[in-house]
Amino acid sequence: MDNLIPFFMKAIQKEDIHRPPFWLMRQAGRYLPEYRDIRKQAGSFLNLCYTPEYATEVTLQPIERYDFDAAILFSDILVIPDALGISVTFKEGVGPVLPHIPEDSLSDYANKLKRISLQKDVLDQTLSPVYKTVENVRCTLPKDKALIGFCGAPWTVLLYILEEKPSKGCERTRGLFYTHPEIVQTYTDALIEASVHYLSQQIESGANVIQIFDSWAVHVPATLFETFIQKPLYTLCKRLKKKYPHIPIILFPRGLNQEQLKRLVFERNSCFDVLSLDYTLDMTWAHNTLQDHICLQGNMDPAVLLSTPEKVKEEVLRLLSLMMQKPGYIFNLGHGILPQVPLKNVEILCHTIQNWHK
Ligand code: 1CP
Repeated sequence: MDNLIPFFMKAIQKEDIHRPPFWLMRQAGRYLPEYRDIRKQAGSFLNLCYTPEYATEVTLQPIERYDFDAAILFSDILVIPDALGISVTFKEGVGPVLPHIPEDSLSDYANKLKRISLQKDVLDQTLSPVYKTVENVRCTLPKDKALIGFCGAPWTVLLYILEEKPSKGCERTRGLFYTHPEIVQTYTDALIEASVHYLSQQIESGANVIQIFDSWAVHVPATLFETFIQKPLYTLCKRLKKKYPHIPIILFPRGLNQEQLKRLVFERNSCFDVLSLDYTLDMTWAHNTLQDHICLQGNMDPAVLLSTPEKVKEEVLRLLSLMMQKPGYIFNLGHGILPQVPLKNVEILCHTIQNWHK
């Protein structure tokens, strides 16, 4: 399998390459007219995720248009709660909606999720179309391109289960931890169990690389960094590495500070391979402090793509001149691509990287 994806792997293995591999977070999505067409045909967003013919097509669309070095599976981090029996819906203009769990049911709910997480056949009743998509994509994707499978980190997915809107904060989850840490632990264990299974099945179906999105790591209080971020991520990665040592793992812990990122990298014991940085971080710091120790991915501000082609080119070149001084770099944005970006600017970004030579 390894030699299927030489180029993407070369960066992770810190080989000397003339340009970095590149892909964009949320590269399959609403900025593409061909995505919007399929999205309309699919009806609901989850129907798109769970119909392999549609999901395969939208996974491949950005590769066909822009020739990225990796495709990311089209699915969502919230298919895990959905598979655990928490019915998820996506409301137009609102985003994901999950049912409210009343205070006096929090414990029963956690135990129920834990039970279901151990029943792999129950999980697969929901998730097996996603594995089929992975299989289809891997068959069609050119051999020199990587297929990235993914899931959400336990902390980030937990916030979608317990909070009304994670973007507004995580008071309920923190409060629950201070009164009933064992309940929070049960939810976390259930999410780790289900995620290990989900990612393993993606790998068995042909995923070459895994990315774990901890998009709401930004909300964690300093005192709980180890409990909510470091431990669950390490546990998830270690379990996966034990089964699949050759599959690289990328972590995207959005909003962590420099000290926390250093800890994540220096204490990782090889359980993950690439650190993906969000756009708030200073890449000169990351280049000087982290790049000798791990492969880095990121972190152009997605809003640069809302500006002019000249500005896009300038910003891409600035990042490449800095990060290509050392081996171990994958170009990406510092968060997902915005739906309103002009396609011309994405084209400029791609050409600038493809024509770069050290
Ligand atoms: O109707 C639509 O088209 C809905 C938009 C959309 C898309 C295109 C959602 C709803 N999810 C996705 C696909 C998706 N989500 C992918 C695969 C496509 C790709 O990357 O090319 C991936 C990797 C995700 C991951 C995801 N979902 C994250 C982590 C990454 C990040 O952006 O931080 C998160 C937080 C979600 C939850 C989610 N799903 C959808 C929305 C609008 C949200 C965010 C809602 C919120 O802000 O709370």
